Amino acid sequence: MNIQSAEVLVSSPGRNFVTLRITTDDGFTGLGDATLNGRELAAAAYLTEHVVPLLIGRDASRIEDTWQYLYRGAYWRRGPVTMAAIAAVDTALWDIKAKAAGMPLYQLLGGRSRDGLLVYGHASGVDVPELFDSIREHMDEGYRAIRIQTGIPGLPSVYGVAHSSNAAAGTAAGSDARYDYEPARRSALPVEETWDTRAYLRHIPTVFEAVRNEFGPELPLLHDAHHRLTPIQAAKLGKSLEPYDLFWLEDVTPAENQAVLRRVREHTTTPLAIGEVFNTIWDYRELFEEQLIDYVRSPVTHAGGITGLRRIFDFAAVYQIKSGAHGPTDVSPVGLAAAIHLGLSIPNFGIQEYMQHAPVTHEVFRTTYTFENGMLNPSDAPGLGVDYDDEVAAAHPYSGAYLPVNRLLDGSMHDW
Ligand code: GCO
Ligand code: MG
Repeated sequence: MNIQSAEVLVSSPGRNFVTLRITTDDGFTGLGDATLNGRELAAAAYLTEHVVPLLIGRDASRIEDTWQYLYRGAYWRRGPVTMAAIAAVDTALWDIKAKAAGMPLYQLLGGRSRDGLLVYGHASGVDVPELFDSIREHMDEGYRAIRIQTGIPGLPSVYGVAHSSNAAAGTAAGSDARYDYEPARRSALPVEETWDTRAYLRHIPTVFEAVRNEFGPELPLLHDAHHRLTPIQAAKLGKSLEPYDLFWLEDVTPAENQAVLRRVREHTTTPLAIGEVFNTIWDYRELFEEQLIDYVRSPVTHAGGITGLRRIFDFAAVYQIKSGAHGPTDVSPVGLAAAIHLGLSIPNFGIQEYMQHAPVTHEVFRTTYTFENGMLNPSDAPGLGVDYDDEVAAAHPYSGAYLPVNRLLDGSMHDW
């Protein structure tokens, strides 16, 4: 079972995706996701120039050995481009191994640990009435946990808010998209947004109060602060949201400096989720050992695949920290399928983000997973249960798109 070919497939059905397809000499194919939003071609070039030549002729069954070969062998270690490339290879090899075994991947990973993966969707609105409509739409679709983002008075557009505000700000990456929120825009330069932390900190608790008054105490609610606060501002936000019983508060600070989370923890019992921009188990050491977070946000796609993320989840379990994998539309259906198989099998599953890809994305990525009663489930097709349609993909060539950048009201660059 040797690797005969590895193809890097870059396509844009609704938005840009980087997919790796590995084929073995005994006729099995496996898919992996290496999409890195706004930097897709870096991941594609890393794969094409530096990884694919190393794969040809290797034994496809040696997944761990290949992971170590690509991780240690690069000498430089870590980083989103390297880890997305390793993730794509690793996921494709797990897909092949499960197909060769004739079983869905979750069976190979130890079998089902639960009935399905509880997911959360993205409700948003430029104001509270629009947000309420969005929450109702999500509940009608079956969502049983909901992330809430709203416009902030005085700011023209804000991270996480879909619909009219997004349409006004420019063309979204997928024009026919039914995205709850898709920030990457097909423009030569990133869109610039403005940010005012004081206005945000004043407004958000009023939104959560309104939502609890309207929808009651039971609905699990989440919120993403998207790396924009200082430690003491994050502590203040966590404290002010305590009455509204959040499932989690995400990315309250840019967490490169993990020790600052101690300050946040001293002040609030609001659960914290961090890690969508982390790539390795090493990035989590301090966060786990000091129990500074409650949920791990890394996706399979950016954290070294099934092999990399499973190790992170196992380490997290030692501290009763649970999974909460990143699942925006820039994680491809291949990356999402991998997350579903992994999430179904691990002991410490928490929740899975599920934004839903646009219909045009599913014309290229033929998926078999299902979403019912607020839960995702894989099918029993062997492997990941995803096929890639080259013919349809050819009609959707890559076209550059950037995430926005953020400036404070005085023009200083800030975290977006
Ligand atoms: C989330 C994320 C996304 C990211 C996006 C960047 O919680 O889903 O914060 O919205 O901004 O994935 O590419
Ligand atoms: Mg996030």
